[in-house]
Amino acid sequence: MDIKDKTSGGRSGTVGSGMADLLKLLLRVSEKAANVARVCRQEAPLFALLVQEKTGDDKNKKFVQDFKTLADVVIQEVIRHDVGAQFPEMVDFIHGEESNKFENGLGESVTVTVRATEQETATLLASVLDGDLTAAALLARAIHQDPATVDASTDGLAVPLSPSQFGIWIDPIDATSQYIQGREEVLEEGRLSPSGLHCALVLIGVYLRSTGAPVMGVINQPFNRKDPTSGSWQGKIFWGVACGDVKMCSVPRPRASPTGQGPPSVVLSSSEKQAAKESLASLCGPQRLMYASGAGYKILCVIQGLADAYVLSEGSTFKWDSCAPHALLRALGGGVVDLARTLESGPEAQAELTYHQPRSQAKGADRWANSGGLVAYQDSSQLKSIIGALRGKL
Ligand code: 2IP
Ligand code: CA
Repeated sequence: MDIKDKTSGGRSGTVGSGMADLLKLLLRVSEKAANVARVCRQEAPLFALLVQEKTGDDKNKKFVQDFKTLADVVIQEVIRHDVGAQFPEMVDFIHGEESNKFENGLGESVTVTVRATEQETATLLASVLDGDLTAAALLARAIHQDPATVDASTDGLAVPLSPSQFGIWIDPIDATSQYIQGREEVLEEGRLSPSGLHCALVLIGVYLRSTGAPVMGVINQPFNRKDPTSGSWQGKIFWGVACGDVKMCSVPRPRASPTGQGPPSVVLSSSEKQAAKESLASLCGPQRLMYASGAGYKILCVIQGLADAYVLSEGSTFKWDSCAPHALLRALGGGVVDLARTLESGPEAQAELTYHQPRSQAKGADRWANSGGLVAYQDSSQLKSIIGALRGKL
């Protein structure tokens, strides 16, 4: 897939070979991850593991407790392994939603890693799949198989920074619930589709370790469309770079609405607070208030211009949900702000989310929560009207 550069504003330069090589690697490894996500749904022995509910006595003690998490962990480890192999200086700064340590029902702990050969990886996976050699072999093949070439022509761009200055956030499969439910939707050009397999995304975000700013993002949508003849799923990849003066995105900046400003269209989580729903309904009008699954997917809707903004008043997303799509919005001139901080200090404060510091008083995954909620936006004037509508209401 040849992706033409789309410098969307900002002076062009040239991405130093490190950044260009990192972008090409992340595109390739995101496609490998997408293949694992597709194989886990398309191969019956794996799908059976993915969807079976292991509860009560029928839970096989030697079996890893939750295959879905195993698929997540495998994808995360593939990305960590491949990036660490090419950029060893980054290996300690590749973070993800999941830990790769598993304990089966007998208390046997296994660390899932990508081994040097497919056979060694299959043997390791069999130990958390209670000896299911077929499933382990299918998964190991997807892990070691090189994906079809994903080519991004990054000529003519430069970022005078080296990969050692960056960290990475991985969400192996965002919108887990949609991935498991697996409802198939035929996407309509230009329309937001609230739920279904297309909401499941592989998210790989790169941030500058010194400032925490999101500088590069790759979003892989493994289930973008189903080939009508072969019945197999085709994916779609979105990427962006926003570093210094360099701003480029595979998605063209959406056209400004012909009717000038007008009220914004806003996409929300179905579990959004009533107070936020009511305040935004009066700002946007009920027709322009939409709902969709997947934090990453909702930000992707803003990137694609299917919604002007995504508002979340709760702290229910994490750095791995927002880093990648945030970088694409930065490349398009938009961003993702911390809602609580922006309500407090105003939109001009530009309280953009950052990705390098954990929350001091929190523990575990909560250290990396976007605890103040967020607003993902393209146009800062719409951010302003949304903040005005929410002030004093939440
Ligand atoms: C989830 C996922 C959910 C989202 C939640 C995220 O990540 O994106 O869909 O909830 O906030 O943390 P909602 O769909 O209501 O927006 P994951 O699926 O990786 O747990
Ligand atoms: Ca997620």
